[in-house]
Amino acid sequence: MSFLRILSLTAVAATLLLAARTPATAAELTLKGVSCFPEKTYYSERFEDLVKRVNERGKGVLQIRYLGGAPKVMPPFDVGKNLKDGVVDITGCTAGFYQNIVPEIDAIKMAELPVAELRKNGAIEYINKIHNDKMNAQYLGLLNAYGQFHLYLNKPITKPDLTGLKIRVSPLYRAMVEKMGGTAVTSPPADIYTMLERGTVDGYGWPAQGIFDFSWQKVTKYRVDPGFYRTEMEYLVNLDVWKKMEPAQRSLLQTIMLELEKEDSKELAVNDEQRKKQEEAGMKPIRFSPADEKKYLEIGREAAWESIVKASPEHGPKLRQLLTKK
Ligand code: 173
Repeated sequence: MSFLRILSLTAVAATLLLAARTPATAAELTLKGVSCFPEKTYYSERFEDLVKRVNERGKGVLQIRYLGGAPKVMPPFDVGKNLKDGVVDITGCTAGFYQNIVPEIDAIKMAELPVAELRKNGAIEYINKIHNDKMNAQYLGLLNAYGQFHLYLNKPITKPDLTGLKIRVSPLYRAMVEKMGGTAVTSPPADIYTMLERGTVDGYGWPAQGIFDFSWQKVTKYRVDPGFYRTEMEYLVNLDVWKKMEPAQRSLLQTIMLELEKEDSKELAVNDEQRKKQEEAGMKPIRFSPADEKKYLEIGREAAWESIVKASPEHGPKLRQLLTKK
């Protein structure tokens, strides 16, 4: 056999071998991941956990390259747009930071059912469809879904009235703060410390969790109780990327997401733990009379649904039906 013939047979054999192997060994895919919060802070931990589990169990199949968190990697309010445009592939980001793209996601803070129920009754799939259409995103699910929000103040109040007070918000508290007569100022988390130190704002909205990550206990006098709404981080994958993923790659991501979701309710205990820690650090809880407390929560709830239905007359009422108790 001539040398050339051997060479060409070898080439044919190699091609056949490769073709036969292709389905079982599709190239490992690496997704670029970003969290909306600084690395290693409370609201990045779940995302970092997801990355770790995917990378441990997805060798040869799927990996996530964690670029880091906002604002180091990109401003927090840009993460949603960057996911939509395919600049990044997978994100863990709270609704308030991208509701300019998907106004309907504001409703998730009003969900009254455990996340497993939201999967069963079709709420998650409904929300996924809206993300497919408006954001070019696949909605994997939500984590950190058992925390509560609070208003934190440096001036005391005795009833649900914020008249004359400037409050730092993310879009999720805006309607509530305004309905209580306050002036809402939107800012990313990174600006809060300086705003409080300089007295540019009299308070801010934030969950029970995460205050100590940013040392805000040093510049915060009061916390208004009780907590309201529900925290959440939405887990999204760029839809073009999702569509190109192999079944094994998708199922690994979905399996790990469901695992984390099952573990998520442990966060319920963290609310009280964190509130106690804040008090130990000198922050004082403000409590209204029982009647005013009821009013406080009602104003918050009404403001939220009014603004959700106004932003999306099409999906708002349906989301209210899917997310709240009958
Ligand atoms: O920035 C915020 O106050 C905000 O919207 C948020 C939401 C969830 C967790 C932490 C912050």
